[in-house]
Formats: sequence, structure tokens, C-alpha cells
Amino acid sequence: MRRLVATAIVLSAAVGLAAGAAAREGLRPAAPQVQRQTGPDASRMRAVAHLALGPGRFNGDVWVYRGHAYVGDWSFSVAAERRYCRAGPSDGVAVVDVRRPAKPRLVSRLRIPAGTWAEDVVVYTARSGPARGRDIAAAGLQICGGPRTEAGRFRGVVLWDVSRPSRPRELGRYSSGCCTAGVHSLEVRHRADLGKTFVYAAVPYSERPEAESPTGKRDRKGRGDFRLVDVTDPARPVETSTWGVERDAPDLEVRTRGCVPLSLGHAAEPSADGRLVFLSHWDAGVIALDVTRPERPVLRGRTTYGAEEDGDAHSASYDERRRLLFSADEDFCDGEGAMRGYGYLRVYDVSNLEAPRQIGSFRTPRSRGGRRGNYLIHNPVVVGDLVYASWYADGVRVIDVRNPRAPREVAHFVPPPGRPGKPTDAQVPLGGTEVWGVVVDRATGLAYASDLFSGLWILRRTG
Ligand SMILES: [Ca+2]
Ligand SMILES: [Ca+2]
Repeated sequence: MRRLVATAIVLSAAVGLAAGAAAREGLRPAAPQVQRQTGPDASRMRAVAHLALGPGRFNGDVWVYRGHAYVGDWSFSVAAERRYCRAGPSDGVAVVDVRRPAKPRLVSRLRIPAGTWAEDVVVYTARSGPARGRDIAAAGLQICGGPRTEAGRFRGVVLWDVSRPSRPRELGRYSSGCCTAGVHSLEVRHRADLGKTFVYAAVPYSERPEAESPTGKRDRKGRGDFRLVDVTDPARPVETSTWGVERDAPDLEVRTRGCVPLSLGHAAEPSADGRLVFLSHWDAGVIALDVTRPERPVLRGRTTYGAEEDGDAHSASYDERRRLLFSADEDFCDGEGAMRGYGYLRVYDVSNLEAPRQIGSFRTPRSRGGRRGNYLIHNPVVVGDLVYASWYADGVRVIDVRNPRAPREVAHFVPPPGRPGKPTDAQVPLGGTEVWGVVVDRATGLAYASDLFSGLWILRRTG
């Protein structure tokens, strides 16, 4: 095996937290640290292909649809001086033809306004409305660089027609409004019963106190962190409803905890029929909302953390067949006044939505702590009896969850460390292995992973 020894510098806390939470809020980033690794480190999984997606580019989440992979881009703003925001036009979403998986080919980019980034992207075929039959890409945009209180700057969701992926065409936009950074993550579901299509979006910090706002909150209209947006006509998205812990569930007890003590709506995971949504809400746990009536979300229940735990509910994947929720805590802290070890996968039995119950968990050995680095889970996705999880410095982990009380790893792949080709902000030395997202093409069984620095990896299980 080719042996790569690389030294890379990771500004640990800035990496995921900047996208997710606290670093943007002025949390002191950890001191730069050296991450040494030999790679690729793989078990029962091999790379079919790897594609770097451009110099100076940081990669966000990944999606695969009809022979094409879509990779978002990433930026951040941390406090006043520590900032990475691409100068000039943003890179947007990279569209890669993967019909020949061993020879992936970049065919286009979904362009976004300067000073924004498109971390999360979903692609689907419209089933109703004026775009019926067209393939649509929806990306969540956040602003970076410059004050977020500039009301005229767009942030929200952009939708493109990608029926011809090499020739994308913008169709419409949903503005999430001033003065949050924008839409951090999103999912899309069709409501067969209503003949409508919705974006389930998370707009973190909508409810964060802000003195100069007329609502007293960061969102100038006083909306919550969850937004349900009707995109049945992608040229004219309409916000159907919003839900926030403070405005809609003021009696819910929220105890912030650990080294990132916050409560924010970070990601929304809908059920297949779109009537239910699990809102990962950091230290407030994962909140189940019934959106059968889209204009009126109803709180059903939530998960809770033990007294000594860090919290940091970041994202989740719902196994509808078994009524199980696989949830990821984005906990960057090993001790440091909080629980030992980094964030990991939890399994909840949500058959009773009013009282979800944790029945299992999975950690990689290094996520147990004792070693510096981003050895924490990022995004899980259920695929049959498996969970594929992107796990930052621990790469991609494939976990057998047939017995949800005792998940066990069956394969993993840790890409070798990468570095951005052309760092454009000397204040943010970055590099290493930081796997952001993973999806599986069910037709081929291939996994597509995005790494913050090294780009797109196409992976095949070998055992
Ligand atoms: Ca916390
Ligand atoms: Ca911890």
C-alpha cells in the first residue's frame, strides 16, 4: 500500500463548530494542533476514485442523484478576526458526473452569490406543480464575511433545474431573512397526501437574543429555527410555517451544558411521508414535531441528555420501518470541563414520540478521547440495516445496526490528509482528514464521501 505520511494543521474547534455553532459566536477556538496520520486507513472498503474539487476550496455536504454527485462548499466567519470567507464569487455546489464511478468528471457548478456558502444540498425530481418531472437541486445558503445585519444580503435556499446537470439553471429563491446567517441544513420531502413538496430547513440562532432587533431576537420577524417552505413551484418558494423552542414551547426546560452550552436548531430530518420531523436542537436534544398540518407544527416529544453529558445534538437519520432514530452529537471537547470523549452515535427508540428512549450507541475507539483531533461523528445516514456515518478525522464508518442495542462496525475508510491547494486566509491554516458528509447510491451500493479539504471520494465495500 502506498504510504503517505503527512503533517497537517487543524484548527480544531473552528472546523465543524464554525459551521454548526459556537465558534461563530466567539467561542475561543482551540490552539492549532498537529494531526499525524498514515493513510488511507481502510477496512473492507476501498476507494474507486478520488476527485479534488478545486484549489482553495473547502467542501461541505454531498448528495448523489441520477449518476451525479453534488458537493457543497464551506466557509465560516469566526468572531471578528478569525474569518474564512472566499473572496470574489463563491464556488458553490460542484456537480460531478459519476456514471463511470472510476472516472468522475466535474461538469458544472451551481453558482451562488459572493459572500455566501452552500453547505448542504439535496437533489430530487419534482412530482407535482409547474416543474413536475424536472430534476431540482436545493441548497441552503449562509452568509460569511461582513456583518450579517446587512438586510439586503441574500441568505436562504436557492433552487436550480438540474435536469441537464452540465447546464444548471436557477429557478427561484427563498430568503430566510435578516439577521441570522441563513439556512444551515435542509431536507426535501413530497407530501403525497397534499400534492406538495416542502423544504425542511434549519436556520440556527433565529431565537438568539439581539438587543437592536425589534423582536429582541436575531430573526427580525421573530421566527423559530425550524422553517417549513413550500417549494411545489420552485420558482416561487413560500414559507408555510416556522417553529421555535422559545416562541412555541416556552415551558420546555432547556439546560445548556458542556463546553458548547447552546440551544439551536441545527438540522431537520423528516419522515418519508413528510408528516413528522426530528429537529436536532443541540443541548435541547432532538425535538419531534408533527407537521401533518404544515401550517401548524405540533410538538410531540424530545430526547434528553444525562446530567453529565455534553449534549450537542447535531443531526439525525430516521429509520421509519423500525421507529429508530440515529442521532449524532457534534461534541468537539474531550474533557475541558465537559464529558470525556468526543461526539458519537446514539440510537433512540422513538416508537413513543412522547418519550424517546436511548437504547444503544456506537463510538469509534478514538472518539472515546485521550487523543487530540476531531474524532467526532458528523452526519449519520441509515441505509437498510446499516448506518453510514461521516466522522471527521475518523473518516467514513459503516455500522451494522441490525441489533440497535449493540451496533458494530463492519467497514471504514479514512482518507489521507488533504490540504486546500491555495489557502487564501493565512489566519486559518487548515488541513488533515475531515470527512464532512457521506451518502450511498442504493443502485450501485457505492458510497460518496466529501472531505473538507481533499474533495470527493467514491468508495466501495469489499467485504
Ligand atoms: Ca453542549
Ligand atoms: Ca465531550
